[in-house]
Amino acid sequence: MFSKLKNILSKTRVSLAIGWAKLSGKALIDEETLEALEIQLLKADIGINTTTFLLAQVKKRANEGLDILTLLKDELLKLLQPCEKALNVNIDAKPCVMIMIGINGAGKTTSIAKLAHYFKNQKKSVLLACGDTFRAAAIEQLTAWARRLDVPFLAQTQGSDSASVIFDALQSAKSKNIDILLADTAGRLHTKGNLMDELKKIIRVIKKVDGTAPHEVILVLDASTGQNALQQLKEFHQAVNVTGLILTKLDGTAKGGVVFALAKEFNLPIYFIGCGEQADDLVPFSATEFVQGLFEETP
Ligand SMILES: Nc1nc2c(ncn2[C@@H]2O[C@H](COP(=O)(O)OP(=O)(O)O)[C@@H](O)[C@H]2O)c(=O)[nH]1
Ligand SMILES: [Mg+2]
Repeated sequence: MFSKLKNILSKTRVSLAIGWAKLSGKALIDEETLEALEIQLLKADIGINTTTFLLAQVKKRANEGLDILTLLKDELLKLLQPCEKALNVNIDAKPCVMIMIGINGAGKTTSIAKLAHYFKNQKKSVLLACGDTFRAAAIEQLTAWARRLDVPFLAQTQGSDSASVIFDALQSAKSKNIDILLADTAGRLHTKGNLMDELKKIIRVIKKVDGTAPHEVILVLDASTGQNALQQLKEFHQAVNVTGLILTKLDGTAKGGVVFALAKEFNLPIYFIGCGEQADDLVPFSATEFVQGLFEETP
């Protein structure tokens, strides 16, 4: 598991490595060192707010006699630890309803396939709802995954009402005593307002069947968009209450530092890290492994 995360973070790590080397062993926390550190953090897309915060923390602890990288690692870990939370299935709910939201291309549909695979391996039953009715390709993509993974799905034609697809799927999952309903949603409609309204409607309709649902509203964020992910989280969180995150495409980006900004600004659980396009390219988030992964040398 650890080596997988290490590989995922290789680009972010490499972008930082030269800077780390310059800083390594520096016990003296002077202005020059702090400036070098600031540049490193900004380069990894940790963002200005979180960088300023981290620099202040490190400065405060300057008299502890630790070298700057040890202090930094410790502070980075402190930021991420509250976000480490497993995605638990609510077993009292049948089904446990999880809806996946996020902008087009973030990785919602792929993440649903990965979660279906993950839960199936845990001997849990899943049903997929093709709630992205805006694009025909989205329906085809999810149904293709469902066939490949051999899990049931419910789909209607393009242009049909997303909330009604998910409503039907929920009824069906209930009658079949399914453990988990994974619902896909659109990432783009004619306007952003339309999209948020549709998500709100989906949640209203779900609540008519089960007042405790949805049990998870998972925002899928493409980590390679860097600081942009922060704005997306802000907007989706305002519209519907996000319960946790999946961060995708950390495998191809040097902007992995955005994870720290997300943690600092929102403090939401990060359930999984997406690390590729296959069904098993999903790693549960671990704060310790993530921070270590940023510093360890590649073998
Ligand atoms: N490298 C990589 N690619 C991913 C990951 N997650 C999704 N993708 C790819 O990103 C593209 C968009 O994903 P998709 O699930 O269709 O996004 P959606 O529009 O949010 O449903 C697809 O080509 C996926 O194969 C990931 O974690 N790593
Ligand atoms: Mg999709």
